Amino acid sequence: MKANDAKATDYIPESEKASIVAHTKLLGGGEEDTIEFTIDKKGSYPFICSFPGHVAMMKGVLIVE
Ligand SMILES: [Cu+2]
Repeated sequence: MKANDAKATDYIPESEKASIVAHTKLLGGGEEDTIEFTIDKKGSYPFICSFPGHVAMMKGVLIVE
């Protein structure tokens, strides 16, 4: 919900940055991006598309074992 109001920061809410491991740039249809990041703690890491309305379908979980 906070992402809906974060258009100025490409729908990445500043108030949540401490809990965001990584993010891509804002992408349009057919565009792509590549990012690299390291997770050194086992666990389940939810990921979402933070563009308004997309989270209902565009989400998943990254499992680090
Ligand atoms: Cu999306």
